[in-house]
Amino acid sequence: MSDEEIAMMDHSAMDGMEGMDHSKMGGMDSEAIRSMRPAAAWHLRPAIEGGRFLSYADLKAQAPLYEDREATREIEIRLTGSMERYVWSIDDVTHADSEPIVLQYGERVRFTFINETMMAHPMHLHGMWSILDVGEDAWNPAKHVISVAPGTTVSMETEVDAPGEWAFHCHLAYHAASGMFRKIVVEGYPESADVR
Ligand SMILES: [Cu+2]
Repeated sequence: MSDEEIAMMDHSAMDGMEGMDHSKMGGMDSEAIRSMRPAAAWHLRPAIEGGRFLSYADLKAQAPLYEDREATREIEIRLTGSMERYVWSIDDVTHADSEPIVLQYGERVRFTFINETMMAHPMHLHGMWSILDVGEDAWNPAKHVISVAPGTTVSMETEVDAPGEWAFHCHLAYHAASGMFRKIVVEGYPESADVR
């Protein structure tokens, strides 16, 4: 990204620029994208001497929630979309055009999120835990939301123990409404199960 383009992103410089060609913003190559850092990375310092910022790698469960076992199936979820058109999707398909993701009661599904966009997407699965893979096996932390940073890949596992239909979506409401949303259907549960 040139200094000129950065200057154009400064809103104060945009007065009288109604005729500006926004399509030029879509021309950044991947190297330019990688070189961009959030303002926080430049300016923030830990307030405590010797302190450091924590990341997901620092999380660990206080106690294992489930027995540690291998996932029985892996589902790749590509987080897709376009800032320019403001369309957000999963695997390039919006919720309106999608089929539900069908899970079987009793399986342990490994979801691998591949964020192909330039925004973070906090992915939220209703009804079941998202067990974030931080390499701690049984002590991997169980979470409600897994935030996937731009251009990164994150895996989480779900013990499919909640029969019924569940929402699965980006927790940025505008992204979910625009299409980054799926219905999950849990099938094959015992008759005695508590279905919601
Ligand atoms: Cu999102």
